Amino acid sequence: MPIDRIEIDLVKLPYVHFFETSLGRSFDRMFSLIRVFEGGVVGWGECVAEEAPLYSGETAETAWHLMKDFLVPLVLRKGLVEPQDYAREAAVFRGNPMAKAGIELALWDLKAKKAGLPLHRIYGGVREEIDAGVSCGIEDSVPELVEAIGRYLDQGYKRIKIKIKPGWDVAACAAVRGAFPDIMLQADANGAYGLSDMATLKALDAYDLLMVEQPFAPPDLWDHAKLQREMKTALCLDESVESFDTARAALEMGSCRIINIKVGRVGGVVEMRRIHDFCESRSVPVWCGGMLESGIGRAHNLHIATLPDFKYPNDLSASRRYYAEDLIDPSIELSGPGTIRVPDGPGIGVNPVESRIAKASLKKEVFKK
Ligand code: OSB
Ligand code: MG
Repeated sequence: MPIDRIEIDLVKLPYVHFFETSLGRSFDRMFSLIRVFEGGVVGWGECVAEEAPLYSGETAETAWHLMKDFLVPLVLRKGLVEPQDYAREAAVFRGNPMAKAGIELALWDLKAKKAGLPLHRIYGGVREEIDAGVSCGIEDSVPELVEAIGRYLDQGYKRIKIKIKPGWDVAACAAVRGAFPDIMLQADANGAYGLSDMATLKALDAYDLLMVEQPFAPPDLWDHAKLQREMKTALCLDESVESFDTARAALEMGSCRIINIKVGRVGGVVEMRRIHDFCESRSVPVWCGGMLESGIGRAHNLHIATLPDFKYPNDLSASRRYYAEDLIDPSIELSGPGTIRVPDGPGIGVNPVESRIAKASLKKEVFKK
């Protein structure tokens, strides 16, 4: 049966605590939720494009435009229902990976629900629990950062990531490493540095970091390769890897030794899987990044992180790290020290709460065949 209805909500949710990166400080999250209906079955997706075009060129509103005017009509007109068919057809449009992925994820959830299987079974995942890390934003002072990290470690998180930017880097790493000598620690610059900062970045080698994520701007694969040759610490690329081809180029050039996988950034599960399988064949480990998703997007990420090459703790934390009231009930909790159990109900295996979505919704549109 083809998809007979698609609904999209643009929502906004306040964070429990502001989140600051080298790109700026934000207090809430704007994103969209996609529902695809086939008869009585509904598949859920989340589109991670943010309010402002800072992390990537897409915004919540450009993604809305792409979905409403191009991707939804494509699905309804061609009667697409299989995620692989959708991914192939959607590829005629250039760019806009987050918009494309939002709908593809909804089709994957629908497919798994129709099969009565959890998504990780459809994907061929190899674990029932994933390792949970926390991404810690820039704070007003280093002592406040150290205190926040202490609280996350008390909750059991396995790995801490701190955000860095020029002026909040070597001293922050030194203080955190000094306070917690044995933790798994890594740093993420979101592209805030350039080749002229080589000395500062090399100084990070002293803090036994698991990796340094995205020091340079997204297109600078070549400069990352130069930096990786100079640094002991592994580089990990996030923003740079927008497709299978950029992942392949990055590995062939030696731009990084680890890849952060975000399904939205690469345009969907089909493309994500190509990157995952290529990395696995090259013995390059990956891990699952996050975009401060609601429980719906985070549930999708939990299933993805069950794939075999996810070898490092992920940016996947409990609901309460992000939102006072998540959009799912029950919310996502740590299941053991630093682990999260992957839902085992059909599809994403979590229950979206309609009333909370309606309350958070800024606009909603219903599209019919
Ligand atoms: O660079 O990994 C990033 C959030 C929004 C945009 C970019 C990034 C992040 C995070 C948050 O680090 C990770 C999470 O969702 O827990
Ligand atoms: Mg990152």
